[in-house]
Amino acid sequence: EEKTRSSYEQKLQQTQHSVSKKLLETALAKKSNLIASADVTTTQELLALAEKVGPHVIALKTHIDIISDFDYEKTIVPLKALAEKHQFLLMEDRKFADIGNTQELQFTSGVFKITDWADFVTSQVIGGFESLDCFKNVGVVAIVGMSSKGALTTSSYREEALKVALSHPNVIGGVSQNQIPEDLLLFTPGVNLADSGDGKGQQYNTPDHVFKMLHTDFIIVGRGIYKSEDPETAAVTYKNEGWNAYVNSLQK
Ligand code: S5P
Repeated sequence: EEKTRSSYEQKLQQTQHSVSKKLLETALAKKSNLIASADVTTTQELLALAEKVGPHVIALKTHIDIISDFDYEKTIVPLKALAEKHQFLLMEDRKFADIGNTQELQFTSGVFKITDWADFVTSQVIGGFESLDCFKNVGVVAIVGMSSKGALTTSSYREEALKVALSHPNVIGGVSQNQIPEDLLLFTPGVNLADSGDGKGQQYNTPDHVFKMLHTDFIIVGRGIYKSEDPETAAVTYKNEGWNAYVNSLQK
């Protein structure tokens, strides 16, 4: 029998970081632990998806560099308005992986100006503790373990990555396929109710599995939602599955 986990209310009491608080408050208000991954390639698709799934998710995860027609005014301004309207956060899945100075430039400059709009970002911790200093105004979700087959995030790598993540004040959580210390919020991608893989290395689990076995906090669902014929209904399904799985994981 698995050990019981902390509830969102308990984590809310314990956390100091404003982004963690906002995520946990949004989860409780919406009864949702769902983050939709918007891996679409045009502004129109991105905004249409945000409008449909917005009410049901706590955050929308972007890969902003895959948007072919990116334009700050036409892409980010309306996206921010939708985030405000539907009360979700913006998570830019940039997976920074460089020295601090370069990451700082990638975060603040170029056409994307991530620092101006993202509530939180993903980053590798391979560049070491100080490489994360530049993310002062956002939350960082550290990539601890990856979901793809053959990923090099072995248990010894994860152990070292967790030391960096746990010690850095900018880090609010980790992405992993393994349980991590409760001081960090756990974000788990590789969640799909219908498929077990994609033929390109991705490996999937169900919401039930990740809440029960990993005590995850938030599930990240991409193709299960945006490739669905009806993304809004799919988002509601994942939201309910995720919430029920969370509630069940609280039982001893
Ligand atoms: O280990 C990881 C980490 C991430 S952030 N595995 C992942 O799949 N992701 C991201 O989650 C990936 O970049 C993609 O945006 C999303 C999963 O999408 P799906 O379509 O496979 O659900």
